[in-house]
Order: sequence, then structure tokens, then C-alpha cells
Amino acid sequence: MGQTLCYKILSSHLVEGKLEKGKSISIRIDQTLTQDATGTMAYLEFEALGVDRVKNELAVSYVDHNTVQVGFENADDHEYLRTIADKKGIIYSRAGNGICHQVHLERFALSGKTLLGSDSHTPTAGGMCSFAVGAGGLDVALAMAGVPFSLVAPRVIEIRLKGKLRPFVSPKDVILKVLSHFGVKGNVNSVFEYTGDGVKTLTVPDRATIANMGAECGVTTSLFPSDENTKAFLDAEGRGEGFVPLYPDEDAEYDDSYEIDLSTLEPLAACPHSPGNIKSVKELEGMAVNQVLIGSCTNSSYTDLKKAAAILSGHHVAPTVSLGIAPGSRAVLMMITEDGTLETLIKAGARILESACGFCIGNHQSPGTDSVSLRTSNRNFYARSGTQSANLYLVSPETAAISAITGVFTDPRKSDADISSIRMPDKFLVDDSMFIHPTFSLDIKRGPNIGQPPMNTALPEKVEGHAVIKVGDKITTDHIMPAGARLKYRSNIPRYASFVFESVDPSFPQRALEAKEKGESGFIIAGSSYGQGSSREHAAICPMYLGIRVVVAVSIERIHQANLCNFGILPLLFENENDYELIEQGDELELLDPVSSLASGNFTLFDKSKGKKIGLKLFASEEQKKMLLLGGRLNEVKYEG
Ligand code: MIC
Ligand code: SF4
Repeated sequence: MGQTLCYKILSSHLVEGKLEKGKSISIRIDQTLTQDATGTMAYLEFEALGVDRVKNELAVSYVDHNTVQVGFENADDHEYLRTIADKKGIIYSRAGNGICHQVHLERFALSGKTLLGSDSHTPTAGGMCSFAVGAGGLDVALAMAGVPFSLVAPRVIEIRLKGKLRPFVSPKDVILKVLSHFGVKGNVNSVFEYTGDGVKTLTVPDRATIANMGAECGVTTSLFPSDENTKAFLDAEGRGEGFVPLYPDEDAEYDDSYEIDLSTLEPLAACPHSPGNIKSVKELEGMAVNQVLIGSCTNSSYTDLKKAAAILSGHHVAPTVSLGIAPGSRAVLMMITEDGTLETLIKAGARILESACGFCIGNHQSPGTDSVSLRTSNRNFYARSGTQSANLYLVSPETAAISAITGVFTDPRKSDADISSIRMPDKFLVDDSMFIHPTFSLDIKRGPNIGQPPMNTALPEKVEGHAVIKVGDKITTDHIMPAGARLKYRSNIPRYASFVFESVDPSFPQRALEAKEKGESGFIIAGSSYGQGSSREHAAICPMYLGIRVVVAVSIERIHQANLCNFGILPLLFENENDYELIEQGDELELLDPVSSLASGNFTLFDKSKGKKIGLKLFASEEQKKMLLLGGRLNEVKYEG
């Protein structure tokens, strides 16, 4: 039987385990990336590991998430990141250089390499045929220390593309179509592999848009083959020597297959409050729009902005709309400056935003009360924009641009622009002057906001307490640990922890702390797909700080499950999903014999308030069970000396 592309890359990086679907394996990590919002904690953890220098082929630290710098905290974080990078052998990408995934694609991603990033959209580099995975900061710190990365050998799902996109239908519409089919849950431990003739019609930036939002389906990563288009992209970036062709075998067998005819696709939109809530733009036409934002790691490439500019050219943004545009990288910004595209955008009334995550993480540009915001980004979770009552729709740059002119949701095929000649350029502008290479000579600078990574205690013999909170399905990490205006506290755990579940139940931190002070172990009760979305390990660290020891859920997403284990919080699943209904917030709970239940993974929860016993299961590797016993991975490292 032939091999899939996914298993080819995995087998060339396998360090431990049998490469069989569903089995735990460890792989060698060639490249790592971090961004500032997860990076400060990741490097504090790296320091705690006591390793002198990074051990993998390439480590890059990007500053792109929080560049707003209200107060001293962000600037202090950036200085810490700059100086620790110098000391430990990491390339530092300064604020202003662009969004990590866009810049990594441009300058570093290579086919056949493994990449681990402390950001859930790391799979963007799958557009370049990297096996690129998002993880918590501690996993990335360990990878930098040369420790192999553990994962479950995935199911591989073929997405066969045929035909060619029609004008004004965009790669974003392809991934929205994929989301409409696979949804945002139930795809854990799977990889999407794109095949078929339609793949040849997509450039690497097009593929990167599609691979980027595979993260919203919850897959481990997405992969495109390394072919002549990959070579063309690397040549255009002046990195042609790094090209290696890579394809699945002709007779590769997939676990599932789904076909999309690109030529029949139409413009789509993800509606509030989930990227999986898909409708056609036609169905939404006429709805008034208040804000349009073009950018983010999904859609901010040179061609994305050229297409938006062509549609906007000669028109002006509607008086009721605010249009913001954030080029994905400094290189993109310089190119659109040189060729006059920037002027077209400004003339049309666009507000030019910094090349950073900015609006996408709710860091600025929060929309008005009850407003409708069209965005080319990848997440429209409740409250993520900073405005709880706002309705966010995720669309292509083409749909965004035309709707900015008309002031209402508009099908881009109504545009009078000719975008057929807009192609990926043969040469991109290359200017690496915003990367700082390590000199191993600087002292590490730490501002007052930079604390220590907190540690948990070993799993106690008795785990008793209350259901401090009960939440429903699809609780995202944005619900658990808000970013936006709270982002600047990422390096200050006690302060950041005071915002856990802010948009769900602002009294949670106080309740949890009070219980902790009484010596209780806190429980979170959740529905399905708990912890979907980002890789932020703070969604585990801060609840841990507040005394949470157990999450009991119907299902938990991959990265969040790993983060919970890394910080000694038991991620337990209901044996019988209906038992979720039984437990109420405030119930008195006891986990019976927690320590001896670890080995089998079969736990019993006693709900004292209801007088009922409930069966729970732990799905964790042997390594994770060890961590849970010791109270987290940092303790394990200490323990092993
Ligand atoms: C996101 O898009 O949610 C983020 C912000 O990039 C996160 C990382 C973080 O919370 O810092 C992610 O995707 O992992
Ligand atoms: Fe940044 Fe948004 Fe991409 Fe996350 S999804 S990396 S916040 S641009």
C-alpha cells in the first residue's frame, strides 16, 4: 500500500512509537516558532528547563500579536523576547515585520520539514508542505530543548480538488466549504491532505489560506504537495535552493475522502459565532455592514490585497462603513507601496493598520454595539472582537472589499473590476533587515510585569471540591482566557487569572480562589469540544492558578487537552455523555481514588449533592499520565533533574 504525504513526513521524523493510526508517536521537530503573546511564557519555561541554547535547526520568535503598547507591559515583553532570543540562539522578528505565519511562510517554511509553533495557526505552513503543528508554549519550549514532540498518529483525510476557481471566488471560499462539511468539532487527531488536479491551480499563498483555517476544524494539520507551484513560490522568495518535490504515492490509501469541484464554488461566509456556521454570501446579501477588516494570517498576502484594491479602485468606502486593512507582512506592505496599490487603498478611504494580528485578536478596532463586522480573518468567536454584542462574519478579501463600498453584504461577482490578471509575482520583495540574529552576548531584560511560570502540586490522594462552573458546548479558549485588552497580562499570571471566563461568568475567579483557599480542588464541567480555538496555554495555567484540578467534559480539543496535562489538570471525559446533564454548578464532587485510577484511565466521580456515581475516562499517553501524577511537566523536568 502506498504512503500518504503525511505518513511520508512522519516516518522520516519518527523517533519513538509505531507509525500506526491511533498510536502515540514522537517526532523530531526541525523548526519552531513562537509569537509574543504565547512566547514570553514559552521562553520563561525554556529557561526553567535549564538549557543553554536551542537545539533544533531553526527557532524564530515573532512579535506580532500585541503591538498596541498601552502601558509599559508589552514593550517590556518585547525587550525580554529580544534579549532571551539573543542569549539562547533564536532569530527575533521585530514588531513591524509582520504576522508570524505569513512571515514564516515567506522566509523560512520548507517542504518536508516539521514545524512546531505556539500558535494554533502554525499549520499555515502546510501550504508549503511543512508538517506544521500548533501546540502550547511548554511543548514548544521542550522542542527547542531537543525533546521530540508527542502526538497521536493521525487519520488522514483526502480533500480532492478538481476544476478551477471562477473569478471573485477565492481560496477562502474553499476552506469555508471544507468547514461547512467537516464542522468545527469531531476532527481531532486527523490531518487534511489536499490532492487532485485542482491543487495545481492554487499558489502557495492560496494554499496557505486553506491550510490556515484547517485549524478551525480542529485537525492536527493540513498538507499540500510540494510541486512546481511550491518551487515557483520559493524561487520568488529567492529560496529556490530549498525546494524538494514531495507527493503522496499514487496508490496512497486515505481514511476518508471528500471532493470539491472548485469551478462550482460560490462566495461563502462564516456567520456568528462560529467559523463552522456557513452560509452563501447570496443568502446574506443586503444586510447592512458597519465595519470591514482585511488582514490576519488567513488573508493578507500580496495578491489578497491586490484583488481587494482592484475592487475598491475608483470607488469610495460607504459612509456607514469603517474599512481597515492590515498587510500580513512588512514585505507585503513595501510591495503594495512600491506598485501604487497602497495609494489606491488610501484613496478608497481605507484605514491602513499595522502589519500585525491587531483586530483579529480583539486588540483594537472593536466594532460598535450590535454592529456587523466583515473580516477576512479566521475566528468569529463570541466576544473575540472585544464587543460582546457585535456580529462577526468571516469572508474573502473580494467579498470584504465590495461590501465596504456598497455598505451591505454583497456578492463580489457584482464587481466591475477585472481581477483576472492578478497573479502571484515572479519575484517578491525580500528585505530581512527586521530579523535580528543571535549574538549570544546580551543580558536578559525583565520588566516588572514578567513573572515566573507557575507550578502545580502533585496529584493529591483526595480530590474533593465543587463544580465551580458548568459551561455548555464549544467553549473556546477565548471564552476561557480572553485576549484583546487583557493580552498585556500574559506574563503576569495572578493578574491575568482574574479574567478567566470573563465573558461567561465574571465572578468565576473569585469563587475559584475562595474554594482554593479552603483547600478544595476545583472542577470545571463542560459540554463537547471544550477548549477549541487557540493554543494559549494560559487557558490551562490560569485556571490551575485558581485551584482547578479537574475538567470533566463531553469532549476536549487536542491542543487544550495537552495544555491541561502539561499543567497537571486532569482532562476527563464522561463515559456516558448524558451524565453531563446530571451535574449542576455548585454540586459537591469527589474524584474517587484519583492516583490509582491513573493507570487504567477509568475514574469515578461521586456527585455528593446528587448521591450519584459517574464514570469518567482519561485518554492520555503514558508520558501525560506521569505528568498528571507529578502535577505538570515543569515538575517532571525538575523531578528528573
Ligand atoms: C488566536 O488566533 O487565537 C491566537 C491569538 O493567535 C492564539 C494564540 C494566543 O492566544 O496567543 C492561537 O491561535 O493559538
Ligand atoms: Fe494572529 Fe489572528 Fe492569525 Fe491568531 S489568527 S495568529 S491572532 S492573525
